[in-house]
Amino acid sequence: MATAHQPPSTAPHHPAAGAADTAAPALESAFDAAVAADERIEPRDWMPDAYRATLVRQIAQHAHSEIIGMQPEANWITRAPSLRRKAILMAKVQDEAGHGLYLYSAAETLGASRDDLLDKLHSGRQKYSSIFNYPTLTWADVGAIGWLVDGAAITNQVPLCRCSYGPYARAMVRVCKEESFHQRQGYELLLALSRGTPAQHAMAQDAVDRWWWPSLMMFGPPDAESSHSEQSMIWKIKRHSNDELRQRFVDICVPQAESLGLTLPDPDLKWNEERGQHDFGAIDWSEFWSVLKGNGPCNEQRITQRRRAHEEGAWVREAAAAHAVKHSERKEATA
Ligand code: FAQ
Repeated sequence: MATAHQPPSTAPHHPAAGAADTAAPALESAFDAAVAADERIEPRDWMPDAYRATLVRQIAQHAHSEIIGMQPEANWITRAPSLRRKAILMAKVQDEAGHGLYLYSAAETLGASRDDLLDKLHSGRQKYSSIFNYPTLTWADVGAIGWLVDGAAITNQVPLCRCSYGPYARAMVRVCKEESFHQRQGYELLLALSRGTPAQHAMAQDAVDRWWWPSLMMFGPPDAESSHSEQSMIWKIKRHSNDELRQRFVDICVPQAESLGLTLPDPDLKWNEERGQHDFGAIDWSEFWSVLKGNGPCNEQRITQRRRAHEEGAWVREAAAAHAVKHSERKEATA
């Protein structure tokens, strides 16, 4: 953003709560003008507290989704049917860890602390995507996750590359490139199964049947029940509503399912000539809200595993911190 910069500092600026800030109206106008002009807001720019809080909430939830999302697929690394499939899956799961790291870094530019965000995830005070509370029962689920879950993630995240907050938007560019590879590997895996033996075809169909509806729920509640959309769209954090993106995803998936030789489990799915879009059946929102409350098939397993991984990784964090201290001491000594 060209205007409303805070004086240069080494850390993001956080005005003391309640401090009389006579410049605030001018700063707020400059912020509004920058957003209206499609300029990027950067970490040291002034921003409303609620804008900062909304970004921290969404980016943290996104980061948590990436690292929790490693679990359902990692479940299949040791059982991948060939060395090639195993190598691809390992690379994909590692990419998800990388996405988590970019996103936690983006949240840190807003003044959030990574330890605090992880603590909020582990104690259930922050969410991660509903989709990762479903189990991966067969190898075909790895394909369905790639095709549908990564496909939904891309549909949602491509517009986030134009998000008004610079660090989040820039992180999304690389994330989307990698997600695009993930989506293709899932599609290719499902295609191989669909064209395989009758048992393999049935396995692919069963996976699509189970992942279709939860994938549609990833886009969030219907617009009328979306508490944050209106303000987030004014701030250009979100560029499209939940229902718009969900519709876009359905329209993309229908021809892809046909090419795969698989069906989507929705008898009401049909092309609507007038709208130029597909009509689709009613989503079971009671299931979505129940999963969000912690009652999905895998909520407990996912968070228990995450807490355990965090505890078991304590020595790595300590070693990295000790190494960083030694490194900077050595640098100072030779300076
Ligand atoms: N799950 O007012 P809205 C991936 C909550 S990454 C859980 O509409 P908003 C990659 C929402 O937080 C997948 N909670 O909210 C991968 C709010 O609750 P709160 C993650 C949800 O933020 C692939 C309440 O409902 N992607 O898959 C969900 O404006 C394969 C009201 O909702 C992102 O996070 C949900 N699905 O819109 C990794 C993308 N939906 O906080 C591994 C960035 C809504 O007030 C393997 N996020 N809620 O308590 C976004 O674009 C937005 O945050 C939405 C929700 C669109 C998800």
